[in-house]
Amino acid sequence: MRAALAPAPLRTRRRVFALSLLAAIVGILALSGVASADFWTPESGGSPQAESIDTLYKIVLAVAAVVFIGVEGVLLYSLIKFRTKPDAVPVQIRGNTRLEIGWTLGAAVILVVLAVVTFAMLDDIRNPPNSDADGFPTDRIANVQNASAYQPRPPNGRALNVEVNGQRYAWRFTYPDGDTNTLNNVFSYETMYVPTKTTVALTIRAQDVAHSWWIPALGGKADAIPGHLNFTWFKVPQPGVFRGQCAELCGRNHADMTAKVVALEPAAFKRWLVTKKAEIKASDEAAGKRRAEESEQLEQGESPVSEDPPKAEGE
Ligand SMILES: [Cu+2]
Repeated sequence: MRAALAPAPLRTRRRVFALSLLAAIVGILALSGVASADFWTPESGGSPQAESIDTLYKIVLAVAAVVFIGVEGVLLYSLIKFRTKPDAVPVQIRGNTRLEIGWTLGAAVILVVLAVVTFAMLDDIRNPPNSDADGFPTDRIANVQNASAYQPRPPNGRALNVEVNGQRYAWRFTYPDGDTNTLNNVFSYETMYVPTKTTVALTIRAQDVAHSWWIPALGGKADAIPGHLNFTWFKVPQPGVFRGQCAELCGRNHADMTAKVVALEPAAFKRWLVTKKAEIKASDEAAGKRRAEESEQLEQGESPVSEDPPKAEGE
């Protein structure tokens, strides 16, 4: 047996094992402390699927940390323990079948475990739950364009549908009200107001170039692609503000393309919806009145648009 692979004395092996274990525990504790600050791991705390993504990430990170510390520990130990003087001829080793089978099987088992855990959690990440009983009353997602097989739906099919439209360099949010007239729907820019305890189903599109909808605490990214519909969802348990950013370089003002989701109690959300609808109706009516006045002026031969800048008084 060559010196390098000769079994180390029992005491040394125990010491190595204890040291590796200690290093692994310290490493995991150190990482988990920082992880709670969302530095090493995905942001979460807004919606259940973001929690699942975060948990999955932490499981993989912990396994990877143990493997990393184990491998690096053995490497460092071997480098120091078996170091030899310059010019010495190293011991020639021709493999160790048991060791090789061991680490191949070990790696395979780790991969299988991670795959099983991932697939078990994927369901919660992809598929939205029902709204809570005290959430905002919602309809079935019935809009023709949304009746896509790709839209993840809650088991009872009911969700608040919000259409997200990416455009250089802003997000527009439309709240379909169920009737066929899409021109009278409530809409807002930059800030999406949503009710808490309610499943919100997003239909995502872009009207110019590719953008990407991303509010980290509410889940993963969803591409906004011209001519293509994409879907995602979230459900916020508590009132709060969640910030995000277009995650696809879309032009020179891409960095300004921020997004904000404000979650309100269902009653407060209803008040917002009613107020917003009244505001939009009032400004529509004011615009209609202005158009009527302008066409009247045109008929009387006056130009409704003054071509000269207004003159200062006394001129
Ligand atoms: Cu963008």
